[in-house]
Amino acid sequence: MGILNVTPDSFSDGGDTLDAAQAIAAGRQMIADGAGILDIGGESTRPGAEPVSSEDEQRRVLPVIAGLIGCNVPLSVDTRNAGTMAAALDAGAAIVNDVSALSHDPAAAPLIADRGCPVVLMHMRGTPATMQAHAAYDDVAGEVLAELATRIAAAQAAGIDLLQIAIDPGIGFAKTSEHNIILLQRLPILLGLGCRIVVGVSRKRFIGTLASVADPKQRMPGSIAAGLFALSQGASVLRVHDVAATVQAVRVWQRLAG
Ligand code: HH2
Repeated sequence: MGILNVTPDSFSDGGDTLDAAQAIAAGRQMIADGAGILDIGGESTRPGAEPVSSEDEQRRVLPVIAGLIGCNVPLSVDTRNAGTMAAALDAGAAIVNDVSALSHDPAAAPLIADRGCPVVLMHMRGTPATMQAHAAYDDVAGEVLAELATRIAAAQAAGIDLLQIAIDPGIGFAKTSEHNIILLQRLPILLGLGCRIVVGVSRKRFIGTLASVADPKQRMPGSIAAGLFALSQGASVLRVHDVAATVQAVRVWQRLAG
């Protein structure tokens, strides 16, 4: 899953593809490089980020979705807002990726149920503005498992088919570096929830902490190492910025791992 951030303030690539034409070109390059899904977002969810209105978010993502329709890979919209979800699906997006696991906007779960589209439910506590204050766990893997199970149950209660749900442990969302490490090491316990697992480690702060790399754009090798580890632990989708390098690494790893 290639990350296409149409934002001025994303933590690693803010402003790089804010212009729709630039974002469309970057998306086409990711597809040429082997991305199987493009995840298009108009709101940064980095720690402390300010929320963006659904209208502004739509102004950012809709032209990019329109420009990439027909590119032969499913487009995912990375949003917490039902209005943006509906407009993106109307424009041809196929998947919704919600960092709030459909808890931010009460209209989101009924909308997804009605549209019957796949949805990624990511684990987080609080909001991007407050989440790091909630990074306290007795058993991070067990608590993330239980909280994701609650979100899956809420989605199913709204009429969403379990087969359409993927889950994501939310690396870096209300988690310290140590929490991220434990979650990846214990990722297989999430497989019991019966959903595909999406993991996003790309360029995140814990990679910088582990490898002493301050500049997020220099964290590609560490991101690939963590991504391959996540695959070995049961993840089936990696959300990444550096598509070409990751695809090369995954192809070799897959062949060797059988
Ligand atoms: N991480 C980010 C955003 N959306 N969605 C899922 N499912 N999993 C993730 O780990 C995830 C996500 C944050 O990364 P990025 O989009 O690069 O940065 P920003 O939120 O600053 O735009």
